[in-house]
Amino acid sequence: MPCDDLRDWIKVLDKAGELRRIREEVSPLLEIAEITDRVSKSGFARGSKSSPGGPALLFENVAGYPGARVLINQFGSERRMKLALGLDPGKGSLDEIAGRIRALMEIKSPEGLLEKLKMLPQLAAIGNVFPKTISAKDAPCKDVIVRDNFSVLDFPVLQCWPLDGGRFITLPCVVTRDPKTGRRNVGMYRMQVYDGQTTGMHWQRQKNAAEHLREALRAAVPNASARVETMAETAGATANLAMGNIVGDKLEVAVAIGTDPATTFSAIVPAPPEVEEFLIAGFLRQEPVELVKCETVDLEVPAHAEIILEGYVRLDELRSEGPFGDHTGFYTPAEDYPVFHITCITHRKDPIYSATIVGKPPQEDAWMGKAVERIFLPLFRLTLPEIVDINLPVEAVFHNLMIVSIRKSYAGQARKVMNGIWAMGQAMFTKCIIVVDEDCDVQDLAEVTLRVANNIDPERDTQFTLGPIDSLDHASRLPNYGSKMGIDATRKWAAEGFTRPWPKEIVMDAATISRMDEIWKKLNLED
Ligand SMILES: Cc1cc2nc3c(=O)[nH]c(=O)nc-3n(C[C@H](O)[C@H](O)[C@H](O)COP(=O)(O)O)c2cc1C
Ligand SMILES: [Mn+2]
Repeated sequence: MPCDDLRDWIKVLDKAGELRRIREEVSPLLEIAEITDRVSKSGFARGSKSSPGGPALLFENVAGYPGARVLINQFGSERRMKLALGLDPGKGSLDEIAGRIRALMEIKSPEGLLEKLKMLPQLAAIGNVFPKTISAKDAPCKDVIVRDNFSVLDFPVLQCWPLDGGRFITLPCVVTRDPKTGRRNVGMYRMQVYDGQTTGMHWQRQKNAAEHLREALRAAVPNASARVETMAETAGATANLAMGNIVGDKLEVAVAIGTDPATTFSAIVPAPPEVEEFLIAGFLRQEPVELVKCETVDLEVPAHAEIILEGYVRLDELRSEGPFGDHTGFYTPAEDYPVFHITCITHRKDPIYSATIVGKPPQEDAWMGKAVERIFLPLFRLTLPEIVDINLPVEAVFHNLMIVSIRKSYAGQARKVMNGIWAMGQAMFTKCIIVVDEDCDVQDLAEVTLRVANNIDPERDTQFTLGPIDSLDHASRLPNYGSKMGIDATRKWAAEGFTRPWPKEIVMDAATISRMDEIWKKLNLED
């Protein structure tokens, strides 16, 4: 049974022994972050007895917020990530979800009646995917509706690091609608609290919500597309205050904090803009997400969320956002981003505030990223069928390094794969791609290092290109634009101009191995 809401999820975590309650009084300013950082890094040291990632933490005594609770590190281990996606943490594997996606993609238009009947279960499963809108009286997120005198600082929003620009909402599901197509999007974009009624809206320029804002701007300023494109250079957004005629125009935004885990996770999934994240959440849960209409904006939000912020982003306004201690392990400097104005706050009784922190890896987001890696593999293969496996090492913070193994069948294929990856959605941000042959296990970094270092002629096998760069990258020649590198570490073929003989790899013969296996115990060489 999928979790209906955050409270259900907390019960599941508790029952699985994956939750710790903290009753000691601690501050939402830095103290919760320091505790969480230590816990999420525990269990990684060689010989450590605790499991990597530590438990989820429920803070029940937050200084300055009597009665408030803060949930953090809810996704911070492989086991919890599986539980979040409805898998059996003992037996289940994230590849199961990949398998379900693969099956879905194999659905073809059925021929005969028998074929059609065979597809019924799959079609029924798809039926479950679409969100359902329920009435406000059945929606727990409307327990309390505050239209006046509200403040987002009534919730224990965290300050994560000492040099952060302020307090940040770090785990929000941000809902917008494409003004042109009407399609909804849910993205996780951090929000810096400026005051009780205004926050930053840190959607980076290549993200879906930033495009919604640009669409709104194009609609507000007819025939201004060239200017819009230039303005798009500012923070995924807009706002040239000189353009007087757009003053007052806005894009409606709603934010859900504290949703069921599948919905929260769906907000980080790098889905194409055609695919609404509520569908992904429904697919993962195998049960529809229940939505409810907002009070002051024309948007729907998860009905069981703990907290809903309704409001808008103006088309003519940017404000300095940051600095923020980011998941790269460095502070992202302040930069201009759109501003979110809150028009109404609704919440459950005694809302539970849900958050995460990012910083030097490994932290909670590492496990979310790994889940995305596993789930996206079949989708990658749809475009690049030669891909066998991929690994985005946690220390390379997702966009800095992707190791890919391929079944190589023709000359130049490794470079074709690199170009394919750089052309695919958010994989465009990948700064380095290493391509190896299929017999190299990309999850084994020792094996990868041995292969790559041995197999390359660096000048010949390195491919450079230019393109969009992750906004968080601090080394590129320009913000958001710079170079990327691919290393072709596959065995080179004569067809690629390599005519020297390729040496054999060293392996012991099977007969000797089995003979030594037999006498191994007697040799007493292991403690
Ligand atoms: C904890 C966390 C925080 C994130 N913060 C941001 C952010 O501030 N800005 C941003 O553009 N992406 C952020 N992301 C990544 C986006 O959520 C991700 O790219 C997502 O696919 C965006 O949704 P979209 O494709 O619908 O735009 C964050 C991801 C995680 C896990
Ligand atoms: Mn999206």
